[in-house]
Amino acid sequence: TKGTTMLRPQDTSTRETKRLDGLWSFELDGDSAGRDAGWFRGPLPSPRDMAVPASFNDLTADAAVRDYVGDIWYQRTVRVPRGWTDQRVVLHFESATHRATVWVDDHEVVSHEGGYTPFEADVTEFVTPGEEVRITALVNNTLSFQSIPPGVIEDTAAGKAQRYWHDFFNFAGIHRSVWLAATPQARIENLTVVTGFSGDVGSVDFAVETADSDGLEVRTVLRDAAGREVATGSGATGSLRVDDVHLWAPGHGYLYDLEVQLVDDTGVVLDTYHQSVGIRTVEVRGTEFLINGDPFYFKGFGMHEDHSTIGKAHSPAHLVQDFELLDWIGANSFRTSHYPYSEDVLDYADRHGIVIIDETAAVGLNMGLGGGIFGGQGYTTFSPDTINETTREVHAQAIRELIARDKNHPSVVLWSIANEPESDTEGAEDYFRPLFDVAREADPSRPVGFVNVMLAPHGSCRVSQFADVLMLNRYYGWYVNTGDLAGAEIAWTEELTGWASEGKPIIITEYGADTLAGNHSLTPQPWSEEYQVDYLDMNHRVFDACEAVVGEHVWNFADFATTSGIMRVDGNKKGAFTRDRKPKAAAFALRRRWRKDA
Ligand code: GCB
Repeated sequence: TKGTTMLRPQDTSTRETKRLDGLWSFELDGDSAGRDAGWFRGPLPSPRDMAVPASFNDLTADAAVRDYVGDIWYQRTVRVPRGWTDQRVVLHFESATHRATVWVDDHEVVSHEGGYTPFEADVTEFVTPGEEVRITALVNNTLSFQSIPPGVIEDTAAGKAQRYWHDFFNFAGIHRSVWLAATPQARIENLTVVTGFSGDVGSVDFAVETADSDGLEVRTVLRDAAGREVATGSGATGSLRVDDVHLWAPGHGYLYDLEVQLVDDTGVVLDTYHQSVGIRTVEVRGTEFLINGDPFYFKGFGMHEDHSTIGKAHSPAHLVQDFELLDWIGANSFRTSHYPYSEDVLDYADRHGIVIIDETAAVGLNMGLGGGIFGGQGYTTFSPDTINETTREVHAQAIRELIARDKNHPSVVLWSIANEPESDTEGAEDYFRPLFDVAREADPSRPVGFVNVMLAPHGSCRVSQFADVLMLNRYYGWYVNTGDLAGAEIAWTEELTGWASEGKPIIITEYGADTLAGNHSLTPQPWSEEYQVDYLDMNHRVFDACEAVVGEHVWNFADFATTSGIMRVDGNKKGAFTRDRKPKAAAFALRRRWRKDA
Protein backbone atom coordinates (compact mmCIF):
# COMPACT_ATOMS: atom_id res chain seq x y z
CA THR A 1 0.00 0.00 0.00
CA LYS A 2 1.11 3.50 -0.74
CA GLY A 3 0.39 4.66 2.75
CA THR A 4 1.66 8.14 2.09
CA THR A 5 -0.69 9.69 -0.46
CA MET A 6 -4.18 9.69 0.88
CA LEU A 7 -6.51 12.22 2.35
CA ARG A 8 -8.60 11.65 5.40
CA PRO A 9 -12.25 10.88 4.47
CA GLN A 10 -14.35 14.00 4.52
CA ASP A 11 -17.88 15.16 3.78
CA THR A 12 -17.85 17.99 1.25
CA SER A 13 -20.17 19.02 -1.54
CA THR A 14 -18.48 16.36 -3.71
CA ARG A 15 -17.58 13.73 -1.10
CA GLU A 16 -19.44 11.55 1.35
CA THR A 17 -18.51 9.22 4.20
CA LYS A 18 -20.00 6.37 6.18
CA ARG A 19 -18.41 5.38 9.47
CA LEU A 20 -18.33 1.64 10.20
CA ASP A 21 -17.92 1.78 13.98
CA GLY A 22 -20.02 -0.46 16.21
CA LEU A 23 -20.08 -4.19 16.80
CA TRP A 24 -18.12 -6.44 14.46
CA SER A 25 -17.80 -10.23 14.41
CA PHE A 26 -14.52 -11.29 15.93
CA GLU A 27 -12.54 -14.50 16.14
CA LEU A 28 -9.07 -15.43 17.32
CA ASP A 29 -7.14 -17.73 15.02
CA GLY A 30 -4.30 -19.16 17.08
CA ASP A 31 -3.29 -21.65 14.37
CA SER A 32 -3.34 -19.05 11.59
CA ALA A 33 -5.68 -21.36 9.73
CA GLY A 34 -8.25 -18.81 8.60
CA ARG A 35 -6.42 -17.44 5.61
CA ASP A 36 -5.94 -20.84 3.95
CA ALA A 37 -9.42 -21.87 4.98
CA GLY A 38 -10.78 -18.72 3.36
CA TRP A 39 -12.58 -17.29 6.37
CA PHE A 40 -13.14 -14.09 4.40
CA ARG A 41 -15.40 -15.98 1.95
CA GLY A 42 -18.30 -16.11 4.39
CA PRO A 43 -19.27 -15.60 8.02
CA LEU A 44 -16.46 -16.41 10.48
CA PRO A 45 -16.74 -19.99 11.81
CA SER A 46 -17.49 -19.22 15.47
CA PRO A 47 -17.48 -15.49 16.06
CA ARG A 48 -18.14 -13.43 19.16
CA ASP A 49 -19.08 -9.75 19.22
CA MET A 50 -16.35 -7.15 19.45
CA ALA A 51 -16.45 -3.37 19.67
CA VAL A 52 -14.81 -1.16 17.05
CA PRO A 53 -13.02 0.99 17.92
CA ALA A 54 -11.48 -0.77 20.95
CA SER A 55 -8.52 -2.80 22.05
CA PHE A 56 -9.99 -6.30 22.25
CA ASN A 57 -7.78 -7.22 25.19
CA ASP A 58 -9.81 -6.04 28.17
CA LEU A 59 -13.31 -6.60 26.80
CA THR A 60 -13.71 -10.26 27.64
CA ALA A 61 -13.41 -12.13 30.93
CA ASP A 62 -10.74 -14.39 29.49
CA ALA A 63 -6.99 -14.21 30.17
CA ALA A 64 -6.36 -16.09 26.92
CA VAL A 65 -7.97 -13.21 25.03
CA ARG A 66 -6.20 -10.49 27.00
CA ASP A 67 -2.76 -11.94 26.36
CA TYR A 68 -3.49 -13.33 22.91
CA VAL A 69 -0.81 -13.02 20.24
CA GLY A 70 -1.37 -13.88 16.60
CA ASP A 71 -4.08 -13.66 13.93
CA ILE A 72 -7.33 -11.92 14.81
CA TRP A 73 -10.33 -11.71 12.48
CA TYR A 74 -12.83 -8.87 12.33
CA GLN A 75 -15.82 -8.91 10.05
CA ARG A 76 -19.02 -7.06 9.31
CA THR A 77 -21.35 -6.36 6.44
CA VAL A 78 -22.28 -2.89 5.32
CA ARG A 79 -24.74 -1.55 2.82
CA VAL A 80 -23.05 0.79 0.38
CA PRO A 81 -25.08 4.02 0.15
CA ARG A 82 -27.35 3.85 -2.86
CA GLY A 83 -26.39 7.35 -3.98
CA TRP A 84 -22.76 6.39 -4.62
CA THR A 85 -23.24 5.36 -8.27
CA ASP A 86 -20.31 6.40 -10.48
CA GLN A 87 -18.31 7.44 -7.44
CA ARG A 88 -14.93 6.10 -6.46
CA VAL A 89 -15.39 4.18 -3.21
CA VAL A 90 -12.56 3.66 -0.74
CA LEU A 91 -12.36 1.63 2.44
CA HIS A 92 -10.27 3.54 4.97
CA PHE A 93 -8.85 2.31 8.28
CA GLU A 94 -7.50 5.01 10.59
CA SER A 95 -5.38 2.26 12.13
CA ALA A 96 -5.20 -1.48 12.80
CA THR A 97 -2.67 -2.62 15.38
CA HIS A 98 -0.08 -3.84 14.38
CA ARG A 99 -0.88 -4.94 10.83
CA ALA A 100 -3.83 -6.02 8.74
CA THR A 101 -4.96 -7.58 5.49
CA VAL A 102 -8.43 -6.68 4.29
CA TRP A 103 -10.94 -8.36 1.99
CA VAL A 104 -14.11 -6.98 0.46
CA ASP A 105 -16.29 -9.99 -0.17
CA ASP A 106 -13.81 -12.50 -1.66
CA HIS A 107 -11.30 -9.91 -2.88
CA GLU A 108 -8.13 -9.08 -1.03
CA VAL A 109 -7.84 -5.30 -1.28
CA VAL A 110 -5.01 -4.09 0.96
CA SER A 111 -2.32 -5.05 3.47
CA HIS A 112 -0.66 -2.64 5.84
CA GLU A 113 2.21 -2.86 8.32
CA GLY A 114 2.29 -0.62 11.40
CA GLY A 115 -0.33 -0.16 14.06
CA TYR A 116 -0.89 3.59 14.27
CA THR A 117 -1.16 5.06 10.80
CA PRO A 118 -4.00 4.93 8.29
CA PHE A 119 -4.36 2.89 5.12
CA GLU A 120 -7.02 2.49 2.50
CA ALA A 121 -8.04 0.64 -0.63
CA ASP A 122 -9.97 1.65 -3.71
CA VAL A 123 -12.85 -0.85 -3.63
CA THR A 124 -14.98 0.69 -6.37
CA GLU A 125 -14.93 -2.42 -8.58
CA PHE A 126 -16.01 -4.68 -5.72
CA VAL A 127 -19.05 -2.78 -4.48
CA THR A 128 -22.47 -1.91 -5.86
CA PRO A 129 -24.27 1.13 -4.47
CA GLY A 130 -27.39 0.03 -2.63
CA GLU A 131 -26.07 -3.52 -2.05
CA GLU A 132 -24.38 -5.11 0.94
CA VAL A 133 -20.72 -6.13 1.05
CA ARG A 134 -18.78 -8.17 3.55
CA ILE A 135 -15.66 -6.58 4.98
CA THR A 136 -13.14 -8.86 6.63
CA ALA A 137 -9.94 -7.70 8.31
CA LEU A 138 -7.25 -10.13 9.38
CA VAL A 139 -5.41 -8.18 12.08
CA ASN A 140 -2.19 -9.48 13.58
CA ASN A 141 -0.57 -8.19 16.77
CA THR A 142 2.70 -10.14 16.82
CA LEU A 143 5.83 -8.11 17.47
CA SER A 144 9.09 -9.26 15.90
CA PHE A 145 12.55 -7.85 15.33
CA GLN A 146 11.24 -6.60 12.01
CA SER A 147 8.25 -4.72 13.41
CA ILE A 148 7.97 -1.20 14.81
CA PRO A 149 7.81 -1.43 17.78
CA PRO A 150 9.99 -4.55 17.96
CA GLY A 151 9.51 -7.67 20.03
CA VAL A 152 10.29 -11.37 19.87
CA ILE A 153 8.33 -14.57 20.27
CA GLU A 154 10.24 -16.81 22.67
CA ASP A 155 9.83 -20.52 23.24
CA THR A 156 9.15 -21.16 26.89
CA ALA A 157 8.41 -24.41 28.72
CA ALA A 158 4.76 -23.42 28.66
CA GLY A 159 4.72 -22.52 24.96
CA LYS A 160 5.29 -19.41 22.93
CA ALA A 161 5.44 -16.05 24.67
CA GLN A 162 5.61 -12.52 23.31
CA ARG A 163 8.36 -10.36 24.72
CA TYR A 164 8.99 -6.68 24.04
CA TRP A 165 11.06 -3.83 25.46
CA HIS A 166 8.57 -1.04 25.80
CA ASP A 167 6.79 -0.14 29.01
CA PHE A 168 3.13 -0.22 28.00
CA PHE A 169 0.72 -3.04 27.42
CA ASN A 170 0.61 -4.39 23.87
CA PHE A 171 -3.02 -3.43 23.31
CA ALA A 172 -4.24 -4.39 19.86
CA GLY A 173 -7.22 -4.48 17.56
CA ILE A 174 -9.00 -1.81 15.55
CA HIS A 175 -8.39 1.27 17.67
CA ARG A 176 -9.87 3.98 15.47
CA SER A 177 -12.71 4.48 13.05
CA VAL A 178 -13.15 2.56 9.81
CA TRP A 179 -14.80 4.38 6.93
CA LEU A 180 -16.38 3.83 3.58
CA ALA A 181 -15.90 7.00 1.61
CA ALA A 182 -16.99 8.19 -1.80
CA THR A 183 -15.04 10.64 -3.92
CA PRO A 184 -15.43 11.64 -7.53
CA GLN A 185 -13.19 9.78 -9.98
CA ALA A 186 -11.49 13.04 -10.84
CA ARG A 187 -10.14 13.88 -7.46
CA ILE A 188 -7.75 15.62 -5.12
CA GLU A 189 -5.39 13.00 -3.75
CA ASN A 190 -2.85 14.76 -1.60
CA LEU A 191 -2.16 18.18 -0.25
CA THR A 192 0.80 19.75 1.53
CA VAL A 193 0.86 23.20 3.06
CA VAL A 194 3.80 25.08 4.53
CA THR A 195 3.20 28.42 6.15
CA GLY A 196 5.27 31.49 6.90
CA PHE A 197 4.97 35.19 7.56
CA SER A 198 6.89 38.40 7.41
CA GLY A 199 5.54 41.32 9.34
CA ASP A 200 1.77 41.45 8.77
CA VAL A 201 1.84 39.29 5.67
CA GLY A 202 1.39 35.56 5.92
CA SER A 203 2.05 32.94 3.28
CA VAL A 204 0.51 29.56 2.62
CA ASP A 205 2.57 27.51 0.17
CA PHE A 206 0.56 24.61 -1.18
CA ALA A 207 1.16 21.59 -3.35
CA VAL A 208 -1.83 19.57 -4.55
CA GLU A 209 -1.77 16.13 -6.17
CA THR A 210 -4.71 15.03 -8.26
CA ALA A 211 -5.81 11.92 -10.16
CA ASP A 212 -7.90 11.35 -13.29
CA SER A 213 -7.79 15.10 -13.72
CA ASP A 214 -6.76 15.64 -17.36
CA GLY A 215 -7.88 19.04 -18.54
CA LEU A 216 -9.01 20.09 -15.09
CA GLU A 217 -7.73 22.99 -13.07
CA VAL A 218 -6.86 23.21 -9.38
CA ARG A 219 -8.19 26.25 -7.56
CA THR A 220 -7.57 27.23 -3.97
CA VAL A 221 -9.59 29.49 -1.73
CA LEU A 222 -8.40 30.55 1.70
CA ARG A 223 -10.99 31.77 4.19
CA ASP A 224 -10.45 33.19 7.65
CA ALA A 225 -12.15 31.86 10.75
CA ALA A 226 -15.17 34.07 10.08
CA GLY A 227 -15.55 32.57 6.61
CA ARG A 228 -14.29 35.63 4.72
CA GLU A 229 -12.29 34.90 1.57
CA VAL A 230 -8.75 36.23 2.07
CA ALA A 231 -6.81 34.74 -0.83
CA THR A 232 -7.32 32.63 -3.95
CA GLY A 233 -5.00 30.76 -6.22
CA SER A 234 -4.98 28.66 -9.35
CA GLY A 235 -2.67 25.82 -10.25
CA ALA A 236 -1.59 22.75 -8.33
CA THR A 237 1.24 24.51 -6.57
CA GLY A 238 1.65 28.06 -5.43
CA SER A 239 1.75 30.47 -2.58
CA LEU A 240 -1.16 32.41 -1.14
CA ARG A 241 -0.51 35.84 0.30
CA VAL A 242 -2.44 36.62 3.46
CA ASP A 243 -2.61 40.29 4.41
CA ASP A 244 -3.14 41.24 8.06
CA VAL A 245 -2.29 37.68 8.94
CA HIS A 246 -3.77 36.18 12.09
CA LEU A 247 -1.14 33.76 13.34
CA TRP A 248 -1.65 30.38 14.95
CA ALA A 249 0.27 30.41 18.23
CA PRO A 250 0.59 28.36 21.41
CA GLY A 251 -2.61 28.91 23.39
CA HIS A 252 -4.22 30.49 20.37
CA GLY A 253 -5.43 27.96 17.83
CA TYR A 254 -6.46 30.33 15.06
CA LEU A 255 -7.25 28.42 11.88
CA TYR A 256 -7.92 29.40 8.31
CA ASP A 257 -9.79 27.07 5.99
CA LEU A 258 -8.11 26.19 2.73
CA GLU A 259 -10.55 24.85 0.16
CA VAL A 260 -9.01 23.01 -2.77
CA GLN A 261 -11.19 22.59 -5.82
CA LEU A 262 -10.85 20.64 -9.02
CA VAL A 263 -12.67 22.59 -11.71
CA ASP A 264 -13.50 21.89 -15.38
CA ASP A 265 -13.28 24.44 -18.18
CA THR A 266 -16.90 25.48 -17.72
CA GLY A 267 -16.27 26.29 -14.08
CA VAL A 268 -18.02 23.25 -12.60
CA VAL A 269 -16.42 22.08 -9.35
CA LEU A 270 -15.85 18.32 -9.73
CA ASP A 271 -14.09 17.79 -6.39
CA THR A 272 -13.51 19.85 -3.30
CA TYR A 273 -11.57 19.22 -0.10
CA HIS A 274 -11.03 21.34 3.00
CA GLN A 275 -7.85 21.70 5.03
CA SER A 276 -7.48 23.68 8.24
CA VAL A 277 -4.38 25.85 8.12
CA GLY A 278 -2.62 27.49 11.04
CA ILE A 279 -0.10 30.04 9.87
CA ARG A 280 2.99 29.82 12.03
CA THR A 281 6.71 29.17 11.85
CA VAL A 282 8.98 26.84 13.77
CA GLU A 283 12.72 27.30 14.05
CA VAL A 284 15.66 26.15 16.13
CA ARG A 285 18.18 28.92 16.71
CA GLY A 286 21.12 28.29 18.99
CA THR A 287 19.67 26.87 22.18
CA GLU A 288 16.23 28.36 21.51
CA PHE A 289 13.09 26.75 20.14
CA LEU A 290 11.15 29.46 18.33
CA ILE A 291 7.49 29.47 17.35
CA ASN A 292 6.66 32.55 15.25
CA GLY A 293 10.09 33.82 16.18
CA ASP A 294 9.31 33.80 19.91
CA PRO A 295 11.13 31.50 22.33
CA PHE A 296 8.80 28.68 23.37
CA TYR A 297 9.04 26.70 26.62
CA PHE A 298 7.30 23.30 26.55
CA LYS A 299 5.19 22.55 29.63
CA GLY A 300 3.26 19.32 29.68
CA PHE A 301 3.57 15.58 29.53
CA GLY A 302 4.49 12.45 27.75
CA MET A 303 1.09 10.81 27.36
CA HIS A 304 -0.48 7.53 26.31
CA GLU A 305 -3.63 6.52 24.54
CA ASP A 306 -4.71 4.37 27.47
CA HIS A 307 -7.97 3.95 29.35
CA SER A 308 -9.65 1.19 31.26
CA THR A 309 -11.94 -1.06 29.24
CA ILE A 310 -11.17 0.41 25.80
CA GLY A 311 -7.36 0.22 26.05
CA LYS A 312 -5.81 2.18 23.20
CA ALA A 313 -9.06 3.02 21.43
CA HIS A 314 -9.85 6.57 20.51
CA SER A 315 -12.90 7.95 22.29
CA PRO A 316 -14.21 11.51 21.93
CA ALA A 317 -15.29 11.64 25.58
CA HIS A 318 -11.84 10.73 26.85
CA LEU A 319 -10.27 13.14 24.38
CA VAL A 320 -12.29 16.03 25.76
CA GLN A 321 -11.53 15.09 29.35
CA ASP A 322 -7.80 14.74 28.79
CA PHE A 323 -7.57 18.11 27.04
CA GLU A 324 -9.66 19.74 29.78
CA LEU A 325 -7.18 18.42 32.35
CA LEU A 326 -4.24 19.65 30.28
CA ASP A 327 -5.83 23.08 30.26
CA TRP A 328 -6.61 22.96 33.98
CA ILE A 329 -3.04 22.09 34.86
CA GLY A 330 -1.54 24.73 32.57
CA ALA A 331 0.13 22.45 30.04
CA ASN A 332 0.85 24.02 26.65
CA SER A 333 2.17 20.89 24.92
CA PHE A 334 2.64 17.13 24.99
CA ARG A 335 4.47 14.34 23.21
CA THR A 336 2.56 11.56 21.48
CA SER A 337 4.64 8.99 23.34
CA HIS A 338 5.16 6.36 22.00
CA TYR A 339 3.25 6.22 18.69
CA PRO A 340 1.11 8.42 16.45
CA TYR A 341 -2.17 9.29 18.17
CA SER A 342 -5.63 9.50 16.65
CA GLU A 343 -5.97 12.27 14.08
CA ASP A 344 -8.84 13.68 16.16
CA VAL A 345 -6.27 14.44 18.88
CA LEU A 346 -4.20 16.50 16.45
CA ASP A 347 -7.27 18.31 15.13
CA TYR A 348 -8.23 19.26 18.67
CA ALA A 349 -4.71 20.49 19.42
CA ASP A 350 -4.76 22.58 16.24
CA ARG A 351 -7.99 24.24 17.28
CA HIS A 352 -6.86 24.93 20.84
CA GLY A 353 -3.28 25.96 20.27
CA ILE A 354 -1.68 22.97 21.99
CA VAL A 355 1.85 22.18 20.81
CA ILE A 356 2.77 18.59 19.90
CA ILE A 357 5.97 16.58 19.64
CA ASP A 358 4.89 13.86 17.21
CA GLU A 359 6.49 10.46 17.71
CA THR A 360 6.70 7.26 15.67
CA ALA A 361 6.06 3.86 17.25
CA ALA A 362 9.80 3.16 17.34
CA VAL A 363 10.05 2.39 21.03
CA GLY A 364 12.00 -0.40 22.70
CA LEU A 365 14.85 -0.61 20.16
CA ASN A 366 17.02 -1.23 23.16
CA MET A 367 17.80 -4.64 24.57
CA GLY A 368 19.34 -3.00 27.63
CA LEU A 369 15.89 -1.99 28.86
CA GLY A 370 12.91 -3.89 30.09
CA GLY A 371 13.13 -4.59 33.75
CA GLY A 372 16.63 -3.65 34.88
CA ILE A 373 18.73 -6.68 35.67
CA PHE A 374 16.33 -8.85 33.71
CA GLY A 375 16.73 -6.61 30.65
CA GLY A 376 17.35 -7.90 27.17
CA GLN A 377 19.68 -10.70 28.14
CA GLY A 378 20.81 -12.72 25.19
CA TYR A 379 20.10 -10.18 22.47
CA THR A 380 22.19 -7.62 20.65
CA THR A 381 20.04 -4.64 19.70
CA PHE A 382 21.39 -3.97 16.22
CA SER A 383 22.56 -7.09 14.38
CA PRO A 384 21.64 -9.08 11.25
CA ASP A 385 19.52 -11.41 13.41
CA THR A 386 17.76 -8.76 15.48
CA ILE A 387 17.06 -5.15 14.54
CA ASN A 388 18.51 -5.04 11.03
CA GLU A 389 18.21 -3.40 7.63
CA THR A 390 14.73 -4.79 7.12
CA THR A 391 13.66 -3.23 10.39
CA ARG A 392 15.19 0.04 9.32
CA GLU A 393 13.11 0.02 6.15
CA VAL A 394 9.96 -0.63 8.22
CA HIS A 395 11.03 2.19 10.52
CA ALA A 396 11.65 4.50 7.55
CA GLN A 397 8.18 3.75 6.25
CA ALA A 398 6.73 4.49 9.70
CA ILE A 399 8.44 7.89 9.63
CA ARG A 400 7.15 8.61 6.12
CA GLU A 401 3.61 7.62 7.05
CA LEU A 402 3.64 9.71 10.22
CA ILE A 403 4.80 12.78 8.33
CA ALA A 404 2.44 12.16 5.42
CA ARG A 405 -0.46 11.97 7.85
CA ASP A 406 0.45 14.86 10.16
CA LYS A 407 2.44 17.31 8.02
CA ASN A 408 -0.40 19.84 7.74
CA HIS A 409 -1.09 20.18 11.49
CA PRO A 410 0.15 23.48 12.90
CA SER A 411 0.20 21.91 16.38
CA VAL A 412 3.02 19.57 15.34
CA VAL A 413 6.33 21.38 15.74
CA LEU A 414 8.88 18.58 16.08
CA TRP A 415 9.25 14.99 14.88
CA SER A 416 10.52 12.35 17.30
CA ILE A 417 11.72 9.41 15.24
CA ALA A 418 12.32 7.05 18.20
CA ASN A 419 12.05 6.76 21.97
CA GLU A 420 15.04 5.57 23.98
CA PRO A 421 16.75 3.42 21.38
CA GLU A 422 20.21 2.11 22.07
CA SER A 423 22.32 5.08 20.97
CA ASP A 424 25.83 4.57 22.30
CA THR A 425 27.08 2.04 19.72
CA GLU A 426 28.35 2.13 16.17
CA GLY A 427 25.41 -0.05 15.15
CA ALA A 428 23.03 2.58 16.49
CA GLU A 429 24.84 5.38 14.69
CA ASP A 430 24.68 3.50 11.38
CA TYR A 431 21.07 2.56 11.89
CA PHE A 432 19.88 6.09 12.65
CA ARG A 433 21.92 8.29 10.33
CA PRO A 434 19.76 7.58 7.24
CA LEU A 435 16.52 7.76 9.22
CA PHE A 436 17.11 11.42 10.05
CA ASP A 437 17.51 11.99 6.30
CA VAL A 438 14.21 10.21 5.67
CA ALA A 439 12.45 12.58 8.06
CA ARG A 440 14.09 15.71 6.68
CA GLU A 441 13.34 14.70 3.11
CA ALA A 442 9.69 14.07 3.97
CA ASP A 443 9.42 17.40 5.81
CA PRO A 444 12.11 20.03 5.42
CA SER A 445 9.99 22.48 7.44
CA ARG A 446 10.23 21.03 10.96
CA PRO A 447 13.09 20.07 13.26
CA VAL A 448 13.80 16.38 13.87
CA GLY A 449 14.99 14.62 16.98
CA PHE A 450 14.85 11.40 18.94
CA VAL A 451 14.53 10.72 22.64
CA ASN A 452 17.76 9.83 24.44
CA VAL A 453 17.86 7.27 27.25
CA MET A 454 19.82 7.50 30.50
CA LEU A 455 21.89 4.48 29.41
CA ALA A 456 23.57 6.79 26.87
CA PRO A 457 24.45 9.81 28.98
CA HIS A 458 26.21 12.91 27.76
CA GLY A 459 29.51 12.00 26.15
CA SER A 460 28.51 8.51 25.10
CA CYS A 461 25.51 9.11 22.80
CA ARG A 462 26.37 8.69 19.11
CA VAL A 463 22.97 9.58 17.67
CA SER A 464 22.28 13.03 19.18
CA GLN A 465 24.72 14.55 16.70
CA PHE A 466 22.03 14.11 14.01
CA ALA A 467 19.25 15.81 16.01
CA ASP A 468 18.15 19.45 15.85
CA VAL A 469 16.86 19.33 19.42
CA LEU A 470 18.09 17.22 22.34
CA MET A 471 15.30 15.28 24.01
CA LEU A 472 16.28 13.63 27.27
CA ASN A 473 14.46 11.15 29.50
CA ARG A 474 16.02 11.18 32.97
CA TYR A 475 15.04 9.60 36.24
CA TYR A 476 17.54 10.95 38.79
CA GLY A 477 15.86 10.40 42.13
CA TRP A 478 13.87 7.46 40.83
CA TYR A 479 15.77 4.74 38.94
CA VAL A 480 19.06 6.14 40.23
CA ASN A 481 19.59 7.96 43.54
CA THR A 482 16.29 6.42 44.56
CA GLY A 483 14.94 8.31 47.56
CA ASP A 484 18.05 10.52 47.58
CA LEU A 485 16.93 13.80 46.04
CA ALA A 486 20.00 15.72 47.24
CA GLY A 487 22.35 13.29 45.50
CA ALA A 488 20.07 13.20 42.47
CA GLU A 489 20.18 16.97 42.15
CA ILE A 490 23.96 17.00 42.06
CA ALA A 491 24.26 14.17 39.54
CA TRP A 492 21.51 15.51 37.30
CA THR A 493 22.93 19.05 37.28
CA GLU A 494 26.29 17.66 36.28
CA GLU A 495 24.96 15.64 33.36
CA LEU A 496 22.70 18.43 32.15
CA THR A 497 25.58 20.89 32.19
CA GLY A 498 27.36 18.53 29.81
CA TRP A 499 24.42 18.41 27.39
CA ALA A 500 24.04 22.20 27.55
CA SER A 501 27.55 22.54 26.14
CA GLU A 502 26.30 21.04 22.84
CA GLY A 503 24.68 24.34 21.91
CA LYS A 504 21.29 22.84 21.06
CA PRO A 505 17.95 23.34 22.80
CA ILE A 506 17.14 20.65 25.37
CA ILE A 507 13.66 19.34 26.11
CA ILE A 508 13.35 17.09 29.13
CA THR A 509 10.90 14.67 27.55
CA GLU A 510 10.56 12.47 30.64
CA TYR A 511 11.10 12.78 34.37
CA GLY A 512 8.84 11.12 36.87
CA ALA A 513 8.35 9.01 39.95
CA ASP A 514 5.90 6.16 40.48
CA THR A 515 3.30 7.25 43.00
CA LEU A 516 0.48 5.28 44.51
CA ALA A 517 -2.44 7.70 44.85
CA GLY A 518 -3.42 7.96 48.51
CA ASN A 519 -0.05 6.82 49.82
CA HIS A 520 1.33 9.54 52.10
CA SER A 521 4.56 10.11 53.97
CA LEU A 522 5.87 12.76 56.32
CA THR A 523 9.44 12.14 55.18
CA PRO A 524 10.24 11.89 51.46
CA GLN A 525 9.52 8.22 50.77
CA PRO A 526 9.36 6.98 47.17
CA TRP A 527 5.86 5.96 46.04
CA SER A 528 4.23 8.63 48.26
CA GLU A 529 2.39 11.63 46.83
CA GLU A 530 4.74 13.90 48.78
CA TYR A 531 7.82 12.32 47.24
CA GLN A 532 6.45 12.84 43.74
CA VAL A 533 6.01 16.55 44.52
CA ASP A 534 9.51 16.86 46.01
CA TYR A 535 10.97 14.93 43.08
CA LEU A 536 9.36 17.33 40.60
CA ASP A 537 10.52 20.37 42.60
CA MET A 538 14.09 19.09 42.56
CA ASN A 539 13.94 18.56 38.79
CA HIS A 540 12.51 22.04 38.26
CA ARG A 541 15.40 23.59 40.20
CA VAL A 542 17.81 21.77 37.91
CA PHE A 543 15.97 22.87 34.74
CA ASP A 544 15.56 26.48 35.86
CA ALA A 545 19.31 26.74 36.39
CA CYS A 546 20.04 25.59 32.84
CA GLU A 547 19.64 28.13 30.05
CA ALA A 548 19.47 25.51 27.27
CA VAL A 549 16.45 23.73 28.74
CA VAL A 550 13.43 24.79 26.68
CA GLY A 551 10.86 22.40 28.01
CA GLU A 552 9.68 19.97 30.63
CA HIS A 553 7.35 17.04 29.96
CA VAL A 554 6.54 15.06 33.05
CA TRP A 555 6.25 11.29 32.71
CA ASN A 556 3.32 10.69 32.63
CA PHE A 557 0.04 12.54 32.30
CA ALA A 558 -1.82 9.57 33.83
CA ASP A 559 -1.14 6.09 35.20
CA PHE A 560 -1.29 3.48 32.45
CA ALA A 561 -1.35 -0.25 31.79
CA THR A 562 1.89 -2.15 31.25
CA THR A 563 2.97 -5.71 30.77
CA SER A 564 3.35 -7.64 34.02
CA GLY A 565 6.66 -7.29 35.82
CA ILE A 566 8.21 -6.90 39.21
CA MET A 567 8.69 -3.17 38.60
CA ARG A 568 5.00 -2.54 37.93
CA VAL A 569 2.05 -2.75 40.31
CA ASP A 570 -1.20 -2.57 38.34
CA GLY A 571 0.71 -0.72 35.65
CA ASN A 572 2.96 2.31 35.60
CA LYS A 573 2.08 4.77 38.35
CA LYS A 574 4.03 7.84 37.30
CA GLY A 575 0.88 9.74 36.35
CA ALA A 576 0.07 13.19 37.69
CA PHE A 577 -3.45 11.77 37.40
CA THR A 578 -4.58 8.24 38.12
CA ARG A 579 -5.69 6.06 35.25
CA ASP A 580 -9.27 7.26 35.83
CA ARG A 581 -8.04 10.87 35.81
CA LYS A 582 -8.16 11.77 39.48
CA PRO A 583 -5.45 14.27 40.49
CA LYS A 584 -2.54 13.29 42.72
CA ALA A 585 -0.86 15.98 44.83
CA ALA A 586 1.64 16.42 41.99
CA ALA A 587 -1.15 17.62 39.71
CA PHE A 588 -1.80 20.58 42.01
CA ALA A 589 1.92 21.27 42.35
CA LEU A 590 2.37 21.30 38.58
CA ARG A 591 -0.64 23.58 38.24
CA ARG A 592 0.95 26.06 40.65
CA ARG A 593 4.14 26.08 38.58
CA TRP A 594 2.57 26.09 35.13
CA ARG A 595 -0.34 28.42 35.79
CA LYS A 596 1.16 31.19 37.81
CA ASP A 597 -2.23 32.92 37.39
CA ALA A 598 -4.18 30.11 39.08
C1 GCB B 1 11.09 5.53 30.05
C2 GCB B 1 10.24 5.17 28.88
C3 GCB B 1 8.77 5.08 29.23
C4 GCB B 1 8.61 4.37 30.56
C5 GCB B 1 9.33 5.17 31.63
C6 GCB B 1 9.24 4.51 33.01
O1 GCB B 1 12.17 6.00 29.95
O2 GCB B 1 10.43 6.03 27.78
O3 GCB B 1 8.09 4.41 28.21
O4 GCB B 1 7.27 4.16 30.89
O5 GCB B 1 10.68 5.29 31.31
O6 GCB B 1 8.33 4.82 33.77
O7 GCB B 1 10.08 3.66 33.29
